[in-house]
Parts: sequence; structure tokens; C-alpha cells
Amino acid sequence: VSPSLRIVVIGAGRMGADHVDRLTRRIVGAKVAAVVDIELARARRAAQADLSIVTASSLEEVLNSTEVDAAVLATPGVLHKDALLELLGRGLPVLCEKPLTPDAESAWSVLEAEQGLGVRRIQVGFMRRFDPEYQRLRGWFVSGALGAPLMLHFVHRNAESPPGFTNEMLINDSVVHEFDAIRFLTGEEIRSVLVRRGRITRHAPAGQHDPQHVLIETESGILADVEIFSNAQLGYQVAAQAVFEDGVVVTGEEQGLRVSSAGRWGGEVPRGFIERFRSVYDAELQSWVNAVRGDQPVGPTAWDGYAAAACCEAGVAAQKSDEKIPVHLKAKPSLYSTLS
Ligand code: ISE
Repeated sequence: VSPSLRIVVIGAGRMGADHVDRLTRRIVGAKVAAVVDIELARARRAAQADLSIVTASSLEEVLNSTEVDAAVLATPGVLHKDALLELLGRGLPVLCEKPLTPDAESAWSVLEAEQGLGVRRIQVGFMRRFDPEYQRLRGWFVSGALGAPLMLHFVHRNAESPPGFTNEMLINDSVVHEFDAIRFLTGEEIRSVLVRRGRITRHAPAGQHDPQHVLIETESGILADVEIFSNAQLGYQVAAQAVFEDGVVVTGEEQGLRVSSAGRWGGEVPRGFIERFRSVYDAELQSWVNAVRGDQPVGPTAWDGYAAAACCEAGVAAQKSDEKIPVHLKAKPSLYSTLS
């Protein structure tokens, strides 16, 4: 490994460009060597004025011509599988934005490829695991100091959904975070998913049923509910309330300055996830870079990506059937049994 990890960032959309900026300005021990995007101009824009960054429209082209030590994969989820297989084939560590892949079968084929290497190379971008509040909340589950956990109530509100955001994406791109959060917090797998669709906001784009109410059960019977509201207008809100036998723990309360003036008081709601979770993304990337440099894998694994994909599949089936859909997982391979 070179003194500074040479990273290829694949996909230069909102998240990819943000990761380029983060790796360039804030992350220690890594630098961006290349940016790939099917639209070359977008790759160039993400590379900003740095002419030392190679830009290309094909991953294979970059991997054949430029030396890189690791990859950040930030294309849409439907394109992940091919890129992951290519990267794994070359033994490269990768931070893969969620979802690992959009369905359980393709996620499993990625797991099989990783197992073929005999080492973990993939970290999945379930960034909430790096949020200090989530970590502290998990502490209550682990310690048992408030008795047994009973219920989890989640709120997940976006100001507005991006163009083309479908009902399936409400589950695959948004609620996927709560599926992982539930697994992370409780240490349990998810047993079933039910989706209720009630009154639609007038702000929902044509064809999208927004908001939705997702009801989830874990193996031991902990009940979780998620309000996914993609066009909530007010800004970005992600919060959770965990109910234990002997107390309640709340995360994601609005923070920041409170201004009092002219007989009123108030603060700000962040506009989007990049603003709300900036320091959490930084922590996630820095932790991944440190882990890759130390050859000591940490963070959410491909197994976590597979399990979340299976939950999403059940969630999408539940949206269509109005029934409670069980989640079936294959047996956990030994490569993943020591962690998470
Ligand atoms: C987006 O991809 C995210 O990861 C955000 O955290 C989530 O709030 C949003 O709904 C997704 O589209």
C-alpha cells in the first residue's frame, strides 16, 4: 500500500462528488486518483480543478491504466453488482454505497465472489452506524441497563424526492437505512415486513404513494415502525425512539442554534442528508480508510448488505400485496460470523 491510499471513485453524482470532495479536503491517508462516470463531463466536474485526477467513462479502462489501491462505489444500486465483481476480481477493497445491490439474489452472488477471496473486501455504506447517537443508542441495547427492548419508532423524512423516485425506491433507497439500523441496534435479523399506504400527500409525484408506514418484526418480536415521507417539504428529519422495559431513548432531535427574536424562538431543519450527516460521512470514510490501510476490516459487511437487500425485497413485495411478508435468509457464511 502506498503512503496515501489511491482511490478510484465510481459514479460522480451527488454522493460520489461529495465523497471526492471529502477525500480531497478532509480525509487523512487517502487521495482521489481517478473518477469514473458514464458522463465524462460529470467526472471532470467532480475532480474539480485537480488535473492529477484521472477521469474516464469506463471502470475497466481506469483499472487497466491507473494504479489504485481501493474504490468508492457510488453509482445507482442497479449498477453495483458488475462493478463489485470487477473490483473483487482484482482484489480491491471497496466502500460500496447502499444498497449493496437491489435484490437478495444479486447480493448473494457478490457474497459468493467475496467468499472466494477468503477475505472481506467490501464495506457497505450504512453510514448511520458511524453516527455517535446511533452508537450510544446501541449501547443501551447491548448493556440491557433499561431492561429488554420492546419497540422502535423511526421517522425518515426527505424534503422532496429526486426525479424518478419510485415506490420501490422508497424501500430500496430510503427504508434500507432503517432495516440496517434495526439489525445494528438490536443485533437481530428481521423476520417480517408489512407496508401500509394511507392518505397521499398532495406533494407526491405522479405514481408515488407517499408517505408510507412500514411495520417490521425482529426474530425476538421487537416491533419497529417507520414513517417514510419522501416529500415532507420541511427539510430532512431522521429520528428514532427506542422503547425499553424501563425507559425510552430518543435520537435525532433537532440540534444547532436556537434563535430568539421578535417574540419567537426557533432553529433550522437541515435541507438534506448531506448537510445533516456531513460529519457522519466523514467518520465513515475515515474509518474505512484506516481499516484498509491497516488491513483490518471494520464496518457493515456484504452480509449486512445481503440481509438488508432481503428485507427490501420483502418490503417491495409487501407494498404490492398489503400482506405481511416473511424475510428468508440463507445461512450466514463463516467469513461474516465474527463481526456484526
Ligand atoms: C438517499 O439515498 C439516502 O441515503 C438518504 O439517507 C435517504 O434519506 C434518502 O431517502 C435516500 O434517497
